[in-house]
Amino acid sequence: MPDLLQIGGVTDVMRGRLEEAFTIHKLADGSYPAEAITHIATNGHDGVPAEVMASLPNLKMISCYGVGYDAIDVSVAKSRGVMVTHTPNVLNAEVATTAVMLMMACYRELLRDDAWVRSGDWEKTGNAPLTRSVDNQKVGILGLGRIGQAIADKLAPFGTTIVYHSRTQKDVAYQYYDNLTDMARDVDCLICITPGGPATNKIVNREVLDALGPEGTLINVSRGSVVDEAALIAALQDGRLGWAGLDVFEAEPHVPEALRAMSNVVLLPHVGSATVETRAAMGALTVDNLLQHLAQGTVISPVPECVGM
Ligand code: A2R
Repeated sequence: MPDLLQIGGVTDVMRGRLEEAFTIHKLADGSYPAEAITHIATNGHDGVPAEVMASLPNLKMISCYGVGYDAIDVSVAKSRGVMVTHTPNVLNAEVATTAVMLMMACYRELLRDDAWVRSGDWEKTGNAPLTRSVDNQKVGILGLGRIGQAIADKLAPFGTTIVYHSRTQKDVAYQYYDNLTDMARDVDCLICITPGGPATNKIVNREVLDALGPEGTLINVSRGSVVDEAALIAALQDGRLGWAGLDVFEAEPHVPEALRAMSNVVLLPHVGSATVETRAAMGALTVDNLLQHLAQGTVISPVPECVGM
């Protein structure tokens, strides 16, 4: 059987299917037969370390469990003729739910009010302070792609006005901004859902956060690298930005103490797609890509750079 290098974890179902077709070697075990490895199963967080890719002369394909693949150097892979696949679409609805959940938790002070009940404050001091309505907000989506559109769809019943920023204008009815700061100035809530990587590194900077302003809410379900985390902390501490709901961070799983200490922030441990149902679908597509590549030399969901390879 061909040899597969497993980077990071896989589910039991994935492992069961992979074991029928491959001899599996785990990077975590410390050694692997470099010459023999033809396929890699990895994920969006672990990606493929450059030295690992360089050590595999006969690598043919990398299958990534996740839609974001900024932890894989696709230009190097492509230059070597190595196909890279990912798992788009099957997680759109779940990540969109996470974005909407974070937005609602910020607006309706879910964590504060949960603590209000648990601490006994309700009995001791009376009703909790009022919160803000999620209804009829103007929401700017940074990156109106597959997931961005799913977020817009999920917000529609709330009477939301959607606007968006991306590099190119899309064929949609929402207002387009070619400048992110201008959009941030005009919206109540900014939701980040672009890919990570150099092109989007810290594009949500101090200027954008100040434009969003003291009544504004920032939601990030994309990559921690998209937001300047130090500028975000300073803006929240200074009251220049109102609220933040964050699923992703610059140096995961490390989350700065300053963020953890703030009550106007809702924090999640990068669980945008992390439900049993969606992870099963992502796992199935990750394995389907590997098995189809093995059987036919083709794949189901190549990353855009590898389409047509
Ligand atoms: O810029 P465009 O026209 O290529 O639109 C894409 C936008 N985008 C950007 N917007 C502003 N500045 C950039 N440098 C930039 N680069 C890309 O992000 C498009 O509207 C959107 C990405 O959409 P999709 O490719 O359909 O990705 P999907 O499946 O929605 O996932 C987005 C990301 C993943 O890469 C993971 O990092 C995360 O969500 O889970």
